[in-house]
Amino acid sequence: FSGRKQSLIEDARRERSGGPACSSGPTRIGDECVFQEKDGRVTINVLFALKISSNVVNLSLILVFQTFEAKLLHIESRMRKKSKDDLPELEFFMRCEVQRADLDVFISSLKRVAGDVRSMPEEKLPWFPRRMKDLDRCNMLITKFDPDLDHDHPGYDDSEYRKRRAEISELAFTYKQGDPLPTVEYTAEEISTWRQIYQQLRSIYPTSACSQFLDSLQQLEDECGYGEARIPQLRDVSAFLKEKTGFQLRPAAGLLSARDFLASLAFRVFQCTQYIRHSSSPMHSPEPDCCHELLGHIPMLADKEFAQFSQEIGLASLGASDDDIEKLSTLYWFTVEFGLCKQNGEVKAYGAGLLSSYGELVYALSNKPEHKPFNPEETAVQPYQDQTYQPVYFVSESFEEAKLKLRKYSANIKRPFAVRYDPFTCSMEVLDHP
Ligand code: HBI
Ligand code: NLE
Ligand code: FE
Repeated sequence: FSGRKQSLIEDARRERSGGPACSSGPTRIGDECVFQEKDGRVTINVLFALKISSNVVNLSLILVFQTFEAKLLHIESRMRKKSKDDLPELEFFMRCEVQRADLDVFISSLKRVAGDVRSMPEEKLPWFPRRMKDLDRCNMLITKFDPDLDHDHPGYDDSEYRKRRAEISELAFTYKQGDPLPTVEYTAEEISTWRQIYQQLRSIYPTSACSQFLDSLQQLEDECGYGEARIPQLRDVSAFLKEKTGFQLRPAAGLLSARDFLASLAFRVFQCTQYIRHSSSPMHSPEPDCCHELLGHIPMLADKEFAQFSQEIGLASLGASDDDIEKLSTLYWFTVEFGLCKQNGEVKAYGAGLLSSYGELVYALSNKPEHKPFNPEETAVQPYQDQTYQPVYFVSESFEEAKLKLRKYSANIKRPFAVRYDPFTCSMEVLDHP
């Protein structure tokens, strides 16, 4: 269910196992598993269930928190029914902080007012996919730029558009690794949006895009049906990429969590949205859509050097702490999405977010924004802009240089193990795991 923007406890467990709080490692106090101890207070993850009918119980739960001055750091809930005739219950997942000395009484008091009280043992490492099939679990959506929820989304007031988006999202929700990629029959309006975007971008690519992009795009036009007349299907494009660099595609319903998105890159799998942006804003969209994937990402992923670069960011992300994921996704943002590079003394674009947005491509290469040399330590902590154009871009000397620098940076990320991708079995070998 995680792909449907429903926050279930299983997901909480998966997402939160490890994380920054755990970098010190969990410890046990009696039966309970706690982590992060500071100033005599401990953080604990508890799961419990409450019968819904009883207000009395709910109030006494609050009383327990009050009595022990427990600080609530995170809360999630979901309905559950043990069997058909049972009353429904609310299951809770809470992260809270209590006085270390109060821990035992706190838990036993909870047990008096709620059922099934358990503290959640934290695994030391965040979960990550080991086999290609595990990518079916890497579909956690981020509720951002959502046409159903975000009033500023250009599709918010367009019920037809939202219906169409839901229809196409459904294809991604039901997709399982290994299934043939779903095809979408695009409407005349959608094709017309694509045509407009294709024409405008195509006219400035020769002077704005890096040479690798131009080479690949030419091949895609010659061999894969790229052109203004129709929107290419993921199925054809995936077969093309597989031959060029071993990358393959998988459908995504929208913007995914950085952890899930980066993890798939480690397997040379690129998660692609299939819907198209709203016809009212063709020149820039803050969220990914098929124009962004097909025009921005695909030509770059057909380049060997770049494919390697992308997979390496993915490999570095597996099992990394939340802090490191944040830094890696910022690096990804300023390279794969918004990167510039020097070619024959001129600055060209290789970032997909630029190559799919006429508005930002022109702006990025003008003298308005700041250009800084790419340097992973600095780039990884640069705040970025995901609503509109970037105030700053990073310029690399070449992909080769970017790759080497990134490799050096990744080697310094602390992980108690190493991973190696085995292309014969499409799985991760985990080395030196404690
Ligand atoms: N999800 N579907 C999708 N497409 C992206 O390009 C994408 C994403 N999630 C995160 C992301 N890109 C990056 O900006 C980094 O956070 C990894
Ligand atoms: N701004 C890009 C575009 O309009 O195509 C999409 C960026 C997605 C991260
Ligand atoms: Fe992208």
